[in-house]
Amino acid sequence: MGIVSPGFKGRGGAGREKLPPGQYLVTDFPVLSAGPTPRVDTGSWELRIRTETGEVHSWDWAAFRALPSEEITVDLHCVTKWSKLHTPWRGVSLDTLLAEAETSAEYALARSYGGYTTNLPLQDLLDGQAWVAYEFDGEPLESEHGGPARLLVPHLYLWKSAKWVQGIDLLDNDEPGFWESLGYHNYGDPWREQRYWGD
Ligand SMILES: Nc1nc2c(c(=O)[nH]1)N[C@H]1C(S)=C(S)[C@@H](COP(=O)(O)O)O[C@H]1N2
Ligand SMILES: [Mo]
Repeated sequence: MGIVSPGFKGRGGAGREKLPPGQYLVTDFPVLSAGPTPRVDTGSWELRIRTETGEVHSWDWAAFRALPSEEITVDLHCVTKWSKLHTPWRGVSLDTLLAEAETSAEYALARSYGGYTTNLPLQDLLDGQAWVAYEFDGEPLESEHGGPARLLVPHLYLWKSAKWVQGIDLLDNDEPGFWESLGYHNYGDPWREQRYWGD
């Protein structure tokens, strides 16, 4: 026997070790939206973070774009089973956006233009795990993919990455979002295949 590392799957297996259970690879970028694409122009766009005590931090487009941003390359995993690897984005880290927020909240609810919501533990937005992204592949984020800006939380299934994000509420009590109320898993870890209630 030659030397073969334990994770090596051989020819044709490239990327397999990076694919969560039950997922398949795509090279295109599918669009999944529960409703029509809201037209949000950057002239009236605003991002609002609201803490559990009612304190609000908001940025208009110019203020948001003046914040330090990061280039990140991440893998996307949709609960409908497609995964897209090595996707390049630019966005502002939630660590930056939450830096001034005085909070002891444990939960977050992201709200989108158009009414979509999704919930997650506040901890999952921190420590370099989440961004408000406004560029994909070096170009302004297309509206069908959530432009002008979307939440990007790549370690959870992609429904947690709210497109057209408008605000994030920090909450003492967990509040299920749109898909979570309709039977999707409350947390949504693709590596533990947490697709639906009870998974
Ligand atoms: N506002 C909003 N955000 C959303 C959705 C949506 O319908 N509305 N769909 C979610 C789901 S189920 C997925 S898989 C991803 C799809 O992102 P994409 O269309 O850029 O592939 O967006 C998520 N964010
Ligand atoms: Mo999805």
